[in-house]
Amino acid sequence: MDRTFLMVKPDGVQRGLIGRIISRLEDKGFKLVAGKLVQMTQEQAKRHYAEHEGKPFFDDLVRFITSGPVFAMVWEGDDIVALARIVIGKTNVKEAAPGTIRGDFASHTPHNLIHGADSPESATREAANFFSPDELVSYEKSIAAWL
Ligand code: RTP
Ligand code: MG
Repeated sequence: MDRTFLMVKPDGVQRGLIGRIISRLEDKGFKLVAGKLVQMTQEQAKRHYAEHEGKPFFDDLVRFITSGPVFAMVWEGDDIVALARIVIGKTNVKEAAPGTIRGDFASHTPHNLIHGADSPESATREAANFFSPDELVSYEKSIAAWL
């Protein structure tokens, strides 16, 4: 089973979309293994977006991601790194298809509601920037036992 790091960005938290975003990920069949509300520090934000350091939008990105709390999560599922990015939709809101989180809820490109790790290696590195290993909860998820 694979894991990915996902994060509702400050715009998603401010707009009250945490619940609906989590629902979409649950609807897809992914399993939540960790989640918490975090006010990121400058250092934590720069570590998170280290791959973008030096790009023209880097300072704005750090300012945006630290502008309010984020909801950091780790999710589990087969091929989840790639699949979650399909559920999330394209970075540019003009390219994000209807039915995706960004396609349905985001209307301004830098403010695209949710972050998704772009590789299994990024997922591991990004999760460690928010969670200690004991905060990732392993459990069986069986619907049948509750019906
Ligand atoms: P994310 O990392 O947040 O999941 O988004 P992504 O992979 O779809 O996009 P990425 O290229 O990693 O860019 C990270 C975030 O930076 C903002 N951005 N602004 N002004 C710009 O040209 C620009 N380009 C990217 C977006 O918020 C993007 O999600
Ligand atoms: Mg990215």
